Amino acid sequence: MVNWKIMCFFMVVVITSGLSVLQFWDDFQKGFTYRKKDNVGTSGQNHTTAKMPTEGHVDANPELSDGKNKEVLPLCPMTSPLIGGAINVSFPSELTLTQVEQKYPHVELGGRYHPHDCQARHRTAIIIPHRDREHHLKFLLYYLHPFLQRQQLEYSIYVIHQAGNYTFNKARLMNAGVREAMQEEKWECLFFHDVDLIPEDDRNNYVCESNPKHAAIAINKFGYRLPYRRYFGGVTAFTPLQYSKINGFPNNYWGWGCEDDDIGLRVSLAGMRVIRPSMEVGRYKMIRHSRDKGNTANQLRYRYLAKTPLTWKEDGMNTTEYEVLSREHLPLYTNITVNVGTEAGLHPPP
Ligand code: UD2
Ligand code: MN
Repeated sequence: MVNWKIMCFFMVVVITSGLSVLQFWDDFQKGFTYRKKDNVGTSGQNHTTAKMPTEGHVDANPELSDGKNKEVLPLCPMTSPLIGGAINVSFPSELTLTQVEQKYPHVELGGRYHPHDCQARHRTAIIIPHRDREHHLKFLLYYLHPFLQRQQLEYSIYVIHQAGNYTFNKARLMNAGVREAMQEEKWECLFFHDVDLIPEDDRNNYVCESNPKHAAIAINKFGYRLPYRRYFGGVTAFTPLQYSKINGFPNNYWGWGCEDDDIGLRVSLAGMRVIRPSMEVGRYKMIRHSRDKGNTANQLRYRYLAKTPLTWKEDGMNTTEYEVLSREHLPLYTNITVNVGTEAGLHPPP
């Protein structure tokens, strides 16, 4: 997979985008900065435009809070006293979703939570693209809720479920997730999260930064190192403003591959850089899995990626199309089932 992904990026951009290799690498590499040290923290209608709120700053503004007890609770400490270091992650096959629900009674319906003894400094929405991965979702919920609570965040977990069995379209689901989450709350940070990645270190702050963040930089599947330098897969985070600066995510990557590279390129094209945690903090375990039958490799992925410098302003948040079929506030998450249609539109002829 790693070779394909490197191919995703290198070969095609050179061939069709017309940029010189050196110039391209140079531009794109400038966009990437390692953090040297961790400072350890609907409605059923089609949505064709998504206006994003601009925000003055990344930190939570007490006025943004939900108004509960805001005059009573002190702000949470700058660094949560509850966080530790490395987390021991395993996948007991007998674990059930019911057991996970029983384990976390303080999570409110819809998978929402806010600290009870202080006022959260940060408000984060977790957006998980999903279909037929319930067996992974239960493990993610099992580890993610306590992880986020230890960071003393106000948060909500949104699972954006693709209806039907047409080819999976991860990036379009994430566009829908942003629209639906932002309709519910003025989230100041949006985390986009593969369902099968479990964070392995408490110090991996699920908080946005001054530029888009790539959190999943050290995954067991890749030997806990970056598969390639410009890699931007798995778990990423944008403020609403940063998301709108890249015009959101591409809508036409049907099937597996390269949509994450497209998004990484957008960050650079929009004049931003990528912030990453240290390799020690950005560790994740990917639950082992084979390719999903509804997510075969997208044969057009290289061609689309090569055109990104030409298309990103026309294809994204401003043109995304989907329909909300149902919205359920379940014990540990908000499940939003959407129709994302096909290449032929939302309601293609039979
Ligand atoms: C890599 C990237 C992923 C994406 C994919 C190419 C990493 C860690 N992740 O993941 O971000 O770019 O390549 O598209 O490098 N999903 C479902 N049901 C499906 C298919 C996908 O829920 O039938 C969701 C789920 O959240 C999953 C994610 O989409 O984690 C990515 O799909 P994958 O896990 O099959 O792809 P993978 O591991 O190659
Ligand atoms: Mn995966």
